Amino acid sequence: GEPGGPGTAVITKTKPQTKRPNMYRVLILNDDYTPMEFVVHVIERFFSKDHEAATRIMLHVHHHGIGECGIYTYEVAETKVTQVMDFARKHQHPLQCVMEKK
Ligand code: TYC
Repeated sequence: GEPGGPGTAVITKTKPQTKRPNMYRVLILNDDYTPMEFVVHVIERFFSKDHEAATRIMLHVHHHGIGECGIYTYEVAETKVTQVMDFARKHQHPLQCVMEKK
Protein backbone atom coordinates (compact mmCIF):
# COMPACT_ATOMS: atom_id res chain seq x y z
CA GLY A 1 0.00 0.00 0.00
CA GLU A 2 0.85 3.68 -0.02
CA PRO A 3 0.01 4.89 3.52
CA GLY A 4 1.67 8.27 2.94
CA GLY A 5 -0.36 8.88 -0.16
CA PRO A 6 0.65 8.72 -3.82
CA GLY A 7 4.37 8.57 -4.43
CA THR A 8 5.24 7.10 -1.04
CA ALA A 9 6.12 3.50 -0.15
CA VAL A 10 6.51 1.37 2.94
CA ILE A 11 9.89 -0.37 3.25
CA THR A 12 9.75 -3.59 5.23
CA LYS A 13 13.08 -4.72 6.66
CA THR A 14 13.62 -8.29 7.78
CA LYS A 15 15.80 -8.56 10.88
CA PRO A 16 18.60 -11.13 10.80
CA GLN A 17 17.57 -13.81 13.32
CA THR A 18 20.63 -13.48 15.57
CA LYS A 19 18.92 -12.75 18.90
CA ARG A 20 19.89 -15.10 21.72
CA PRO A 21 17.48 -15.55 24.64
CA ASN A 22 18.54 -14.28 28.07
CA MET A 23 19.90 -17.22 30.07
CA TYR A 24 19.64 -17.87 33.80
CA ARG A 25 21.77 -19.95 36.16
CA VAL A 26 19.89 -22.16 38.59
CA LEU A 27 21.80 -22.42 41.86
CA ILE A 28 21.34 -24.40 45.05
CA LEU A 29 22.47 -23.19 48.46
CA ASN A 30 24.13 -25.10 51.26
CA ASP A 31 22.47 -25.57 54.65
CA ASP A 32 23.28 -27.61 57.75
CA TYR A 33 20.28 -29.97 57.67
CA THR A 34 19.38 -31.26 54.21
CA PRO A 35 20.86 -34.76 53.82
CA MET A 36 23.58 -35.09 51.18
CA GLU A 37 21.79 -37.99 49.47
CA PHE A 38 18.59 -35.93 49.18
CA VAL A 39 20.51 -33.14 47.42
CA VAL A 40 22.11 -35.65 45.05
CA HIS A 41 18.65 -37.07 44.29
CA VAL A 42 17.26 -33.58 43.59
CA ILE A 43 20.09 -32.79 41.19
CA GLU A 44 19.64 -36.10 39.36
CA ARG A 45 15.86 -35.77 39.18
CA PHE A 46 15.40 -32.12 38.20
CA PHE A 47 18.65 -31.32 36.40
CA SER A 48 19.15 -34.61 34.50
CA LYS A 49 22.62 -35.31 35.87
CA ASP A 50 24.03 -38.79 36.42
CA HIS A 51 24.93 -39.88 39.97
CA GLU A 52 28.60 -38.89 39.62
CA ALA A 53 27.90 -35.39 38.27
CA ALA A 54 25.17 -34.82 40.86
CA THR A 55 27.52 -35.87 43.66
CA ARG A 56 30.21 -33.47 42.37
CA ILE A 57 27.74 -30.57 42.36
CA MET A 58 26.41 -31.44 45.84
CA LEU A 59 29.94 -31.59 47.29
CA HIS A 60 30.84 -28.29 45.61
CA VAL A 61 27.81 -26.66 47.28
CA HIS A 62 28.59 -28.34 50.62
CA HIS A 63 32.13 -26.88 50.58
CA HIS A 64 31.56 -23.50 48.85
CA GLY A 65 28.04 -22.58 50.01
CA ILE A 66 26.47 -22.28 46.55
CA GLY A 67 26.71 -24.00 43.18
CA GLU A 68 25.27 -24.14 39.66
CA CYS A 69 22.95 -26.98 38.60
CA GLY A 70 22.26 -25.73 35.07
CA ILE A 71 21.66 -22.77 32.75
CA TYR A 72 18.24 -22.30 31.13
CA THR A 73 15.89 -19.79 29.54
CA TYR A 74 13.75 -17.80 32.02
CA GLU A 75 10.66 -20.01 31.95
CA VAL A 76 12.58 -23.27 32.26
CA ALA A 77 14.78 -21.90 35.08
CA GLU A 78 11.70 -20.65 36.96
CA THR A 79 10.09 -24.09 36.62
CA LYS A 80 13.23 -25.83 37.98
CA VAL A 81 13.32 -23.50 41.01
CA THR A 82 9.64 -24.12 41.77
CA GLN A 83 9.99 -27.90 41.34
CA VAL A 84 13.01 -28.08 43.67
CA MET A 85 11.47 -25.80 46.32
CA ASP A 86 8.16 -27.73 46.28
CA PHE A 87 9.97 -31.10 46.49
CA ALA A 88 12.23 -29.91 49.37
CA ARG A 89 9.22 -28.53 51.29
CA LYS A 90 7.25 -31.75 50.72
CA HIS A 91 10.11 -33.67 52.36
CA GLN A 92 10.52 -31.02 55.09
CA HIS A 93 14.09 -30.08 54.14
CA PRO A 94 15.29 -26.45 54.13
CA LEU A 95 17.11 -26.76 50.78
CA GLN A 96 17.01 -23.46 48.85
CA CYS A 97 17.15 -23.02 45.07
CA VAL A 98 17.45 -19.70 43.24
CA MET A 99 17.99 -18.34 39.74
CA GLU A 100 20.17 -15.47 38.56
CA LYS A 101 20.61 -13.79 35.20
CA LYS A 102 23.83 -14.88 33.52
N1 TYC B 1 25.53 -29.42 54.23
C1 TYC B 1 24.59 -30.52 54.14
C2 TYC B 1 24.99 -31.61 55.14
O1 TYC B 1 26.08 -31.60 55.68
C3 TYC B 1 24.56 -31.14 52.73
C4 TYC B 1 24.06 -30.18 51.70
C5 TYC B 1 24.75 -30.06 50.49
C6 TYC B 1 22.91 -29.44 51.90
C7 TYC B 1 24.29 -29.20 49.50
C8 TYC B 1 22.43 -28.56 50.93
O2 TYC B 1 22.67 -27.62 48.75
C9 TYC B 1 23.13 -28.46 49.72
N2 TYC B 1 24.09 -32.56 55.39
